[in-house]
Amino acid sequence: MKKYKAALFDLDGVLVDTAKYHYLAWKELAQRLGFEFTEQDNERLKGVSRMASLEILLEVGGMQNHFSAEEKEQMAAEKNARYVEYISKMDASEILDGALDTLKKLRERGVKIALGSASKNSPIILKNVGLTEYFDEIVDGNSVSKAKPDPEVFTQGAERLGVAYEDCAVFEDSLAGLQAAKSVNMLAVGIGTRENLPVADVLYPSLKEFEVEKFF
Ligand code: B16
Ligand code: MG
Repeated sequence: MKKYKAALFDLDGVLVDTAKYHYLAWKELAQRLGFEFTEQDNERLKGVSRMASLEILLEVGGMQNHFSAEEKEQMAAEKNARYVEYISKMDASEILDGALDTLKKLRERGVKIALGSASKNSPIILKNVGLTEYFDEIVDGNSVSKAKPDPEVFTQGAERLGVAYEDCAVFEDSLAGLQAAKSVNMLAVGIGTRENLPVADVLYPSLKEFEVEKFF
């Protein structure tokens, strides 16, 4: 079995569940605009950038052509302010099952670790849950311009770590993220179900089941 030299982690849905806070903050914005935003609608926002998420939300409310670019910036800022209030209360109890153990085992083996997240808030989240020290590099919405399935967030991670793409394994809960990994020959480790993640090279229900010794 091939051994990998670097591990690149998505944040939301792999290490922590921030989707629930994104949902609460987007729902409040939808309510102010006068429409319902359901948990099912929120599924469409996972892994999607902040501004692209706003476009989807406005489409759900039938309001996609109602606002200027400036008004949209204002709405995204309003949502983010609420979201930041929620995530500022996060602590280590919100780390998903198996995540800390996986990071520790990778560290012990000398594997390089980078974050590959769309979120501009990832540094605050990692700090609040106490995971910052496990990352050699943080690549997130502050340093990349192209969203998954574009592989930029992972190629930048590999380059910063000095590891060839084919020696990197990507941990992702989104289809777009797995497609991004595969497009540059990285191992695409899906965290979730085969139904949602048909393209995963290997699949685990959570990081609790992931076998570090098999791949690193
Ligand atoms: P922010 P990931 C993504 O995180 C979230 O899944 C997505 O819902 C969110 O819109 C995006 O980050 C941007 O987040 O507004 O904090 O910059 O899955 O790529 O870790
Ligand atoms: Mg995710």
